[in-house]
Amino acid sequence: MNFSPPTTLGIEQPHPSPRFASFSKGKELKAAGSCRGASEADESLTSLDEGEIGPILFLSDLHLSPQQSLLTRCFEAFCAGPARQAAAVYILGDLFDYWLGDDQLREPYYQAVARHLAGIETAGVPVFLQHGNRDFLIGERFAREAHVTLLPDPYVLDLHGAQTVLTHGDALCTDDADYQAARRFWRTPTRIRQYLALPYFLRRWIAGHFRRRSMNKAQGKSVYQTDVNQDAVAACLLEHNATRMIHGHTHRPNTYHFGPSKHEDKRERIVLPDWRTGGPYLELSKTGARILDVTAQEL
Ligand SMILES: [Mn+2]
Repeated sequence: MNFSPPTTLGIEQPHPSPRFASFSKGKELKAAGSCRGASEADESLTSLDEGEIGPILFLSDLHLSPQQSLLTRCFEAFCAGPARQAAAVYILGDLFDYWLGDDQLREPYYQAVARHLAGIETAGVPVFLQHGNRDFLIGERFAREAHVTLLPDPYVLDLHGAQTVLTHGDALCTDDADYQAARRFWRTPTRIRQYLALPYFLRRWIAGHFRRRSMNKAQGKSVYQTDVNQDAVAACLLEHNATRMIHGHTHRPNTYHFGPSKHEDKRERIVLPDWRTGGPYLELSKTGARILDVTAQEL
């Protein structure tokens, strides 16, 4: 199932943007580990006020499934370790490789995932979750059991006045017309309702069918088609009066500085790494932005 959540770039924010100060715990920065990759971002744009709060963690594209045992161990280590030292955790979509509806919690594996997430919140750290294209059917029941708050996509976070757009990122891949058409097709409330009304085994079969089909299609697509469109990114930042965007989905981790003009590249786009080879996450703290990896610290 490779289609995405029922959102558009222009939706109103149903939640007020939480202020980082409200997550203040007076904790010291404890997250340790070596920096992975060359994704250090410009500190002037990404650092938080010193002494105000602990680090904020962002991650996406874990694609958890029972077949992925190493990845699952990384996730458990993340939940028991760095996540509990943070001021807040934001998961920007595709936590799961597929989500057939909240009755997927009937499977012990997914119950365990919900329990691990709930443990973060129980330790006093709020966890926020955005839908990805693979798990846009995550609903309130899962959110309740995992003690997470579902966020709309896009979602604007105010980092002491620096507006930051959080998004899974698939809605910005506007050069992929096929994908956007499928996204629009699947994400109407009626289709979602019809799909969720089907028996579990049938939903599983349909999801598998579309996953295979989209993987076959992806092989014939160019690099630019499956990346975000720069105009879509610029329009989204402009619409939300934001200077920074954090997203996943494209599996092309990097930090970009750009526009509004060639001489004024004050805007920043941070692309999160996926969990194909480890447990990477972005840490935004008083020392700036960096990519850490749970495999280097906790396993
Ligand atoms: Mn995705």
